[in-house]
Amino acid sequence: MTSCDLLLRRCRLLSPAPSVAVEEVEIAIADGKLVAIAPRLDYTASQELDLQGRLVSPPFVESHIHLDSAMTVGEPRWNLSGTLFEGIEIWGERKRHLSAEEIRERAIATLRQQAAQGVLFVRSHVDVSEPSLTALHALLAVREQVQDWITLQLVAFPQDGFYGSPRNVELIEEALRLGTDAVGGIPHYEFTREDGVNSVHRIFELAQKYDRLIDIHCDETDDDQSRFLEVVAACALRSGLGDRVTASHTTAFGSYNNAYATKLLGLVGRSRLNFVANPLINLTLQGRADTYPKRRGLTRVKELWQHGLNVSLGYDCIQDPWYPLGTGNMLDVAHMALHACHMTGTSEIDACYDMVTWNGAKTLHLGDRYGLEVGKPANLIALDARDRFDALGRRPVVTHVISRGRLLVETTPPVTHWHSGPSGGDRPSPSAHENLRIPQ
Ligand code: 17E
Ligand code: FE2
Repeated sequence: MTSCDLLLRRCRLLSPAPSVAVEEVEIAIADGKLVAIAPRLDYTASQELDLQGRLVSPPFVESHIHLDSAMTVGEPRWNLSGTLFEGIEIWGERKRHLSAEEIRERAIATLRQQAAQGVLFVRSHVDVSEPSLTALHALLAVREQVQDWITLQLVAFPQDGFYGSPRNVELIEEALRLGTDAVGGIPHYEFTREDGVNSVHRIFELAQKYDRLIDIHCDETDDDQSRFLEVVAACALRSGLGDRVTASHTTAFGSYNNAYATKLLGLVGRSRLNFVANPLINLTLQGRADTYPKRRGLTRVKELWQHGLNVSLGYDCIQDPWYPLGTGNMLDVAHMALHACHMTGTSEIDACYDMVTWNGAKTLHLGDRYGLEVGKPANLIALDARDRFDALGRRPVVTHVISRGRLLVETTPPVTHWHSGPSGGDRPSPSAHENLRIPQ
């Protein structure tokens, strides 16, 4: 008999292909890796866990968040217009009073909250249009500090634009020298269209010079004349950087006329760009200048997915100047996407689950570091669900989070007891939160 560190029994293993049925298997883990997966394993283990037929999935991927501003809502004031612009103003006031210690505390508290809900891969933007780079230094230290249990990628993001202030270009390059994983930008917020186009070219030069990924806040506006996605796609195609490039938000794509949108779909398809949509935040930030009917303010998630493009979903904000709520639960993000993007067919619901797992991993360019195949790092989660559809329908708790081969977090689902009424007596009964036991 072979030995391993951790043996997981009765796992309903989710396949990357939604059409393949979920099958019950045992999983052996040793030295932080998946070493065997089969219906029956002949292994001895230092620790065994019976997952009782729960769904076993690769971890959730948070492909777009701002950890530097997370948990600052109301500081120094509330965003009353609800717009992106007022959010940027409030953050501009708040960022004059940042300290490394409070950023570290907020970021780690947020990452713990995410990990407890099954997120083990996070891409965070960090504002580098702030001369002391306090947030960047703090988050680079956090990236190191948490690496044993969660993977954090950082994007050098100039919230005030490349050309919003004379020092910003130098600050962005300094951030790359200090080691951010990706370079970002915000072309729709630059003073002029020309500045926006120049910033995109600059981003591609920097990515090539420092060999980094690209993730651009792109066309996050209802303005149908905001057309930087075509510039990003053309650069991705011509530079050959292709799937190393991500266009985040692209909400104006929802406002373009169909003739232009059709042309653009062809171009982005050739460029192999990744897209990140943030449905919770953009549903609330966009459409603020509309009367009725009000636009949804989301990019064309369904059409991008139908064209075979990689689309992932992000929370974007957890309690900050742009969005007062937020828990970090990726099932909430996928659930909102399937409503707002009209993705209610069965394969469409399955696709929304993939947008917070496998597709997120593609956006982050994780390659062999992600997935539930033998030889890969043992990162996985267990949920009280039968399949993708059930996970999105009931959004049950993630009961087990296994990171780097070790049990990191365990959560006991709530149990509902009826004390009188139709079921009679004190018998546990199914509720939206309760375990749905899989028939044996
Ligand atoms: N900054 C930005 O430009 N857009 C956003 N949605 C957030 C920050 C959250
Ligand atoms: Fe964002």
